[in-house]
Parts: sequence; structure tokens; C-alpha cells
Amino acid sequence: MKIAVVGATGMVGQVMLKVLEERNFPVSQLLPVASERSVGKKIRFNDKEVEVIGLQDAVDLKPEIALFSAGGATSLEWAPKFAENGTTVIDNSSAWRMDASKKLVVPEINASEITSEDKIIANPNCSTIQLLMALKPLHDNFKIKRVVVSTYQSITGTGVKAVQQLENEYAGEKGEMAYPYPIHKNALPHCDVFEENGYTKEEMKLTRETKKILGDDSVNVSATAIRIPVVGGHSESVNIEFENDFDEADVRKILSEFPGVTVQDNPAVNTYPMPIYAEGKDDVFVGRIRRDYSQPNTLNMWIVADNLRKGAATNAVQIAEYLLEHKLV
Ligand code: 2RA
Repeated sequence: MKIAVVGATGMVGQVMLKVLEERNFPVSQLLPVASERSVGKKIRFNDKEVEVIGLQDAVDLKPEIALFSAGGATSLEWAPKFAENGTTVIDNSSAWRMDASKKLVVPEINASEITSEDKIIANPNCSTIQLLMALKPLHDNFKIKRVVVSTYQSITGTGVKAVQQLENEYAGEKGEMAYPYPIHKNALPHCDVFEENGYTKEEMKLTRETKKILGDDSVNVSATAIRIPVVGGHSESVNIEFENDFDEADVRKILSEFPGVTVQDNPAVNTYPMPIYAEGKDDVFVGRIRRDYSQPNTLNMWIVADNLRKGAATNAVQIAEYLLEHKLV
């Protein structure tokens, strides 16, 4: 299968290539695509050197699937051009997520919504994917009324510039700033830009995308997104109020039986999810599961996942695998 990876030289694009290799995705021809300044560079894929090409060349080569992680502007302009040429686009940017005509997919939750008509499929935001992997099975069993979530997000979600800023600050060196303030020994209550309502785009993604993926506008979500000097993954403290009561043992059983979720929850022996151990893995790790005794039918938990893998690259490749398995490409 001819596969394009648009943004192949970026942080997520490189993880997409790695995941395609690890999962032995049947790539007959890889088209690594990047901006004009990277055209001609060589990347390695399946032990071979492959030359980076430009967007128009990639469209003309008519790949069956194009995995995009190149920013919203590139997706808005180029995803339709690939789609018009018969390519199915799986886009990791926010460009198409809230478009009513586009599917927003976490394979374990709603891949069955995809049809052969869907030529642009949106990958949810990383913090949404890991949250929904835990919420969906609980919503199905206990019907969620309201979610309050605080995220503790890795600087890798911002990109290479942020990782470089932290390294510079560790070394006591000046350099380009990805954030308005130092990130070393700090916590920034500012992920993405602020909207009129006082929430950041990152926080509103959690609210809007949760409703769309669950297909239930009645679920209320209030989010606070924090950037912290961590690289392994995003962590989330989640408080969930249900319509119906629950039994904690049932909650653990339901979560542990959901594909792609691993329950790590035994505080007596210091067992709980942490980004340093989630890094490089594809599961979503859930722990600190405990009733919130301050109000009825309410639960607290802690969710951790590698934001570059299940939060982006692996989720996109899993969608591609679904398309292949169901002969949708
Ligand atoms: C972030 N989720 O972490 C956003 C985009 N990757 O900055």
C-alpha cells in the first residue's frame, strides 16, 4: 500500500513512521512529505533511505492513505486535494475535528462510524484521546453527567522548540522561547491560545471533542490544561459525576476489560500511572480510582498516556489499520 506521511520530519511524523514500522503496516511505497525546505532530505524507513518529497508531488502519486501531522493550515489546504485524488486522509491537526461532515475517531470507541465515503478522517487531540479511552466504557455503563478534568501536559505536545527551551533552561543557557515564561521548575496554565470565554483552545478541545466522540451533547466537561516540564506523556486528574451509582470494583473491571486501557491501581505498593513509565507505550494507563465522597455517584481517577503515541501517531495508524481490515481503502 502506498502511504504518505505529511509532516514526516516533525515530532509526530517521525513517531508515525516508527509506529508503521513497529506494527508492520503493509507499506509498499512510503511517501515522506514535508515543506519545500526539507524536500530532498533523506529519512530511513524499514531499513531503507527514502527521499522527502513536496506536497503536490505526493498528491500526484495518489497514495491510498495520507497520514497528516503538519498543522491546521496545511491540512485545510492539502487534505481536500489528496481526497479529491482518491486518497483517504487521516489528519492529526485540529483543522477538521469539529467539521460536522468529518468523523472524529478513536478506533476502540467509534471506528465503526467510518464508511468508504469518508475521505478525510480526524484524529482527536492527544488529551482527548486518553480521556475518552477511560470515559467511554464508563459512560456506557453508568451514563456520565459531568466531567471536571485537569491536565498536566508534556512539552512534547508543543514540539521541538519547547523541548529545546527546557534543555536550554536546564543548562542555564538563553535560547528561543516556545512559551511566554520559563518552563523549568514551572507549571504554565496556558496550553494553546485563550478564547473569548477565558478558556484556552486546548481546554475547549476537551469539551467539544468529548461531546462529539461520545455522540452525547448532554455530557458537560470543564477543563484546565497545564503545561509541565515532562516529556513522557500527558497526565490527567479526572472527576466524573454519573447519572447512576457505581461499584468501584465494577469500575476497575470495566476499565481493565476495555481494549487499550491498562489499570495500574494499587497505592499500597506505590502502583499508579506515571509519564516516565507510559513513555513509548500505546496503552492508556488509569489509576488512583476512588469514590469522591463529597457528592453522590462521583468518581476520581488519574489517566496517563504517551501523547505522541496513543495521543497522536498510534491512534492515526490504528485508524489506517481499520480502513485496511474493513476494505475501506
Ligand atoms: C499540546 N495537545 O499538547 C496539544 C497539541 N499537541 O500542545
